[in-house]
Amino acid sequence: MRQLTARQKPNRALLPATQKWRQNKRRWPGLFVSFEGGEGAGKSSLIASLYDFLTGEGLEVIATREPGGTPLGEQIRECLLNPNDGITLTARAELCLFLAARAQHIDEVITPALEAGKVVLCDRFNDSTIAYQGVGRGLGLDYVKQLCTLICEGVTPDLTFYLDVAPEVGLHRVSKGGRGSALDRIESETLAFHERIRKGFYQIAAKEKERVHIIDAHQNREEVLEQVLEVVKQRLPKPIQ
Ligand code: Z5A
Repeated sequence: MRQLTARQKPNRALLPATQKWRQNKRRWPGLFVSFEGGEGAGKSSLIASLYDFLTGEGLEVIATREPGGTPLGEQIRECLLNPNDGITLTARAELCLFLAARAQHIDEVITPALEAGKVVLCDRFNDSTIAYQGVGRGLGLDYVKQLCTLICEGVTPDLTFYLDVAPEVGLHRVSKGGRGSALDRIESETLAFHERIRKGFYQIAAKEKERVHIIDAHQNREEVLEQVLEVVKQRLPKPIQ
């Protein structure tokens, strides 16, 4: 095996003095909730209903999304979902762009909100990266999980809802017959790709049963909201009825 020369070895002394590689979950007064699922699972609709309910109860809530949630993140989102003609993203480049958007999102939006005691409702977070890039693109679940851990420095959701829907049902919902807009670069992947993603989410949920709640997203919107609220109500920073 080729040995790395001293010049090629990463020099830890070059890391900024303030840099702490936190891997343990950080604590805050707020509540960080992420929503995961395949295409058309109903995350955006659910987040909108939950936002209305929680703000109606007097809680301070922000609803945000990935990729996106900051001006930089929204630009990265465009590159990822609708790249200019002639640009083909490699799997690793795609992964790095999702992580760059996340780093900005954490520093600019998520951490300040949690430290201020707010409820953060986030449409997709690390589990999407693990399922889509790790399992779907084949980069490896553990490899991608480790990178997510490094980048997030202890910022991980307190609660996650995985909205489980069969890919053909979800894709139909977001297709022209459903959402009324053309499919983006990732939505247009093969059915086999979307089935791999679903298995990836099952693997994540099986490993983290306390954090990840699986919700059957074939149910109607009201049933989905009711089940999610049942769990969320027990974890809010300020109790409600
Ligand atoms: N991605 C990634 O690869 N790696 C990462 O790290 C991250 C993301 C963070 C983001 O695009 C893409 O990036 C996504 C994963 C990838 N892949 N794709 N494609 P996005 O944000 O545009 O895509 P999305 O998150 O999948 O959103 P979506 O497709 O719009 O789905 P949704 O938010 O889950 O569903 P919705 O918009 O609430 O509902 C879709 C339609 O279904 C709509 O017409 C609703 O009225 C209807 N709906 C919702 N709920 C129901 C129920 N219960 N019954 C019937 N119909 C329903």
